[in-house]
Amino acid sequence: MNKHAFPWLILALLAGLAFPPHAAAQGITGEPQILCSQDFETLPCFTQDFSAVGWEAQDGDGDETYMIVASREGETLREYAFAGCREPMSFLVFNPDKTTPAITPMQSQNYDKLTAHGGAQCAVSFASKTKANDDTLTSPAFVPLPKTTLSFYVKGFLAASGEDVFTESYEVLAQLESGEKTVIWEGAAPTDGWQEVKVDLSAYAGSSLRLIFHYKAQNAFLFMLDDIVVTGEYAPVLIGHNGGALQTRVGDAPQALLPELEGAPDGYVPVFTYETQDEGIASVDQDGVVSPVHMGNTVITVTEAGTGLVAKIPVSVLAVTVAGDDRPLPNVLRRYFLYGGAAVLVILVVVLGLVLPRVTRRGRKAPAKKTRRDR
Ligand SMILES: [Ca+2]
Ligand SMILES: [Ca+2]
Repeated sequence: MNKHAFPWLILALLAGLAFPPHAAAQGITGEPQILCSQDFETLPCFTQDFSAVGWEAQDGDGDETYMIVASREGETLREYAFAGCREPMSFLVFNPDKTTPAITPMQSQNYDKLTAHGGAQCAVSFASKTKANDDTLTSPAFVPLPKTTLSFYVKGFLAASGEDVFTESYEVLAQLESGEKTVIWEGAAPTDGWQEVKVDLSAYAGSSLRLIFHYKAQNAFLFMLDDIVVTGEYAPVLIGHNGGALQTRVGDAPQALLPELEGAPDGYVPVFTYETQDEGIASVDQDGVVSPVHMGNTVITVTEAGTGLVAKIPVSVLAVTVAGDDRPLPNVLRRYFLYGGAAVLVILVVVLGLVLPRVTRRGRKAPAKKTRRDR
């Protein structure tokens, strides 16, 4: 071997130890998938048509809306116009840099807080003038995975100082394919900064779902929404044999372990490997068939190759002939050894007590006889 190749071979071997081939399979554990998301960055500014990204805005109140009227320092009060302002509307895509003139440089009355959470654009709903808002923004359908979370950012905006939240300003609903709707979140939009909200959707795993963001406050000026993300992941659980232990007897037929991988993707074929802690108590073959060998307890470790999940299954091998006593043999053996050992000890003491004195007496007489013959 080339002498320069040797260090690289050692490094490669170490790398092989550090990153074994049975790493967790992608998408099965620890790799969340994005099931639905919207950051409003790809849509045209001030559009009320979200169909290009599969979302839908609906105006339930039909009322005309307030618009932004403010003054920069040293200027008179004026409008900050954009397409559709003052008209009845639901949500629209908003960018404070693109109004006429731009709002963004304006530092008075907190108008600098009209910026998006991420990127340049967010979805906003302007307050209606004569009644409460009834504006909805509905997501495309998606199917939650066993562990699924909705995350979004929300903020309210008040032109004048005063209240710092829009009380009971909005709710989020989950709409099933059947049309049935459930409120999964109800909240107030804070005006002092963007707030992240997280909602667990795991209960809807496997059902096609649409999310509806419903803005319903009255007279609160501007409701803002950004960076909506639904992430889902498979979180399979490895269940041991019948949920627990395996009990068998010496001489009984071999039994198959029945591990299950719950919550795996449809069509995923789990690959199990088996290892016994003590071959002398119970052996296990590559198909998970357990053969009792000797009385005692051991543990069989089941590993699922794709996920790396592990289950430890306690195995008890019981006695053959102890009628009515189903405890694992070591306890029974211990009892017999205790009583048997004590009995043997008593017999030994008695025998020694009888035999030892005679042996001692004979030993003392022997030299005397010898003396008489010598004479
Ligand atoms: Ca955005
Ligand atoms: Ca409206």
